[in-house]
Amino acid sequence: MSISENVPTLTTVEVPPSRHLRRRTAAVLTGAVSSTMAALMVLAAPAQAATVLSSSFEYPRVPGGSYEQLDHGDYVDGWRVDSGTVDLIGRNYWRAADGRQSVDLNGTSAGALTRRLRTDPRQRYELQFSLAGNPQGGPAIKRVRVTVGDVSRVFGFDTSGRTVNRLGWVEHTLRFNAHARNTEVTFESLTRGSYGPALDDIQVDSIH
Ligand SMILES: [Ca+2]
Repeated sequence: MSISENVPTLTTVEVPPSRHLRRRTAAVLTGAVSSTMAALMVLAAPAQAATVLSSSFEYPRVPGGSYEQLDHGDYVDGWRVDSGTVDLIGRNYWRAADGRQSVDLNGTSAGALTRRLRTDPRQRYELQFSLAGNPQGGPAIKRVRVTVGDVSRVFGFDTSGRTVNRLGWVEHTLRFNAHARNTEVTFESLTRGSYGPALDDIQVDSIH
């Protein structure tokens, strides 16, 4: 697969670390947003959005400064390792996008995480997540295929110049329509080796 295929540009706003407010609230409250923009965002915000998934890989706790490899068939925070291996990254190894822990989608090989959501058929949803990459080894560009319902998209992250102290998390959004009472979400690393895409702070909300 060519690297240019469906890889979005990397100009998305960088997410500040240790963020606790949910994104929409934070966006509206920030002083950097003009009052007009804030008003538009309030108007655009769904009045009855319901969160159907919020996952930050905080449990099980991994000893600080280390990580734990998860193998095919293992579960973490409700996600199943569908293929390959995944590393659950503990606090003080690198800074998570949210909370203390995150995952590297490559353990010793490209891994995939899948979970099933309870969804309302014909309802529209928005998936949000934070993406970075393990800067400790190549390739520089980490790629992940995100599949949810009938939507699939490849996201890239360039780790050039990044360190474990400055991972540079980027927030992404993907919208989808549910067609059944269950919808599967999958994050699949497309990067070879032991240094893969880093993932954290996944949320799914219903939207109107
Ligand atoms: Ca986390």
